[in-house]
Amino acid sequence: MQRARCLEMICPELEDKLVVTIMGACAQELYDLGDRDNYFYLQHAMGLASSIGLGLAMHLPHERVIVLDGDGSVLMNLGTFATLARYRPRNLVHIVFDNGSLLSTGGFTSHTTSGITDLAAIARGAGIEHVASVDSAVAFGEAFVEALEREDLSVIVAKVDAVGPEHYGMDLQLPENAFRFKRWIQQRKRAAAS
Ligand SMILES: Cc1ncc(C[n+]2csc(CCOP(=O)(O)OP(=O)(O)O)c2C)c(N)n1
Repeated sequence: MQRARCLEMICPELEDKLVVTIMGACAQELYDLGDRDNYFYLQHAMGLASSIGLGLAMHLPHERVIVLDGDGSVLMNLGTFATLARYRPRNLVHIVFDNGSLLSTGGFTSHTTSGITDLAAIARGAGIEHVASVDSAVAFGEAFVEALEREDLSVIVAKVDAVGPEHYGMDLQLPENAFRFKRWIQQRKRAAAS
């Protein structure tokens, strides 16, 4: 299963949600599908996409937040699962694309490559009730739809191939992205209030 294909599948559903991605390959693949004002491509702060997603979800309970994460990134912030479990934002879906690799920086193997470290098991052990582990596009699509319908904190660990985009390059700087994302949230708030 390829992450780019998974992103393509869920892309139509992302139009009206707050989306936070990790940096690198995942961000590039989403960007290449069509950049949107409601996407925040996290840079530099490796591991913190889910922490930012948690803050957004708690602050904006009427919005849906989708976090697109990677195994290498999650392994840098494993405590995130315990924090998510404790605060249990009902409006957050945390997708971890587990390619067993730090693909964006050269493809070094991560701890999940061996099959010993099981991120879904760690998420369950941390106390998250709804955790799916999937390794096919169909199962991924189903898990995503179920997560949206459930309206409860959901984690999806998707086993994907360690392949990324053929090129890197986004015509969007971090500050511009941050201001644009903030404006999108403000516009949504205004529209909901009127
Ligand atoms: C604190 C920190 N360490 C290292 C990096 C460099 N870095 C950027 S992306 C990345 C790999 C991310 O791996 P993963 O989350 O598995 O995603 P993938 O690249 O495999 O899609 C690394 C090491 C960084 N940005 N910040």
